[in-house]
Amino acid sequence: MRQSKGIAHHAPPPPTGPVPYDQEFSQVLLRDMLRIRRLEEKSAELYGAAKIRGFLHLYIGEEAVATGALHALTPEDNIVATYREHGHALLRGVPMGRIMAEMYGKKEGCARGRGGSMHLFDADARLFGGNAIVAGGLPVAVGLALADSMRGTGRVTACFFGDGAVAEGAFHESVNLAALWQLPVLFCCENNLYAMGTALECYESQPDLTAKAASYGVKALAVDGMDVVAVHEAVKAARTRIAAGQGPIFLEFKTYRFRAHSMFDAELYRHRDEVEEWKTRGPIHTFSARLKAEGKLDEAQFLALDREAEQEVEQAVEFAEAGEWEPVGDLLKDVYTPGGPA
Ligand SMILES: Cc1ncc(C[n+]2csc(CCOP(=O)(O)OP(=O)(O)O)c2C)c(N)n1
Ligand SMILES: [Mg+2]
Repeated sequence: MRQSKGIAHHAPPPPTGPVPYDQEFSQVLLRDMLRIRRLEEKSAELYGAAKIRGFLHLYIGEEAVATGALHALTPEDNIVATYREHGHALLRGVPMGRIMAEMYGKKEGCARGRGGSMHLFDADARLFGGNAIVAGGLPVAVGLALADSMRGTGRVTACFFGDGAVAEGAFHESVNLAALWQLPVLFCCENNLYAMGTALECYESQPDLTAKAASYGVKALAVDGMDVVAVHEAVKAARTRIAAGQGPIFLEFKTYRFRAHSMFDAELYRHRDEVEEWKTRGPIHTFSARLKAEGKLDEAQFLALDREAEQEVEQAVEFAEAGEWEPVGDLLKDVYTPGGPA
């Protein structure tokens, strides 16, 4: 048995090269990474104040993945995500107030307060969860893609999941069928190197996750998940190919979470130095630095975007605070009980 601690997971060198977007779109990407970051920092604070209960998993450090990817998809595409999905929901267009209200357990939440942080859901936004079960979203994504393929809708389903999901049977069953039936699925593996407190090398016989997907005949590529540009370009190209009927694609985004797995994690499995090293590759500050160097951003603009994000968070908290609890008598409504009362 190998121990997690002691394996050094070095951060890759910072991204270089010109940002291939105009000032406006570049700032949209930066703004959205900031919106996710500020929403989650506030969520952590509210968890400490017992306003948010249950589980809470933060995406801090990984924002470039959801941001680059969601901006490369169309609003008609389907999104399936994990329990680390606040950013995906937000960029899908679920109002921040409805996300916050959901975390509070209020009726105004996007799942009427019944799902909480791990089960953000909004069918109108084509966000099909949030899922607490590791790899639980993968068969859902394949089912959505099968429906789209049979109906000829032209939609693509983007399914986000962690590195840990690749060790689950559901991953293999899903990729196998998607490949066999050439379904329009984009498998987006958010490889942050750990599944809870276990490092990838300690639970994967084949730590190159692209090799696993490739064994099903699926095109599989690794992408720098700390670079919003690399993510955006990879997803754009993959979406075009999938929409052209060329079958599913697997993208492994190499990323890192700066915070603990969840709010209950003493982080005994990794060294502080490793976390600090990856923080120097933080997607927000490396992207800001590139934009500044190219004259597409100045400090005043950065501060204005950040202030806007903070104001949106404040309003979201006000919305959640003003929300209502579902009456206790309604709690059995919509609960499916086979053979039970109608
Ligand atoms: C089927 C299943 N097994 C175990 C768990 C407990 N569990 C919750 S999160 C997690 C780790 C998953 O890691 P990864 O897929 O890499 O996602 P990350 O948390 O790193 O984003 C585990 C094992 C679960 N939720 N579901
Ligand atoms: Mg992981």
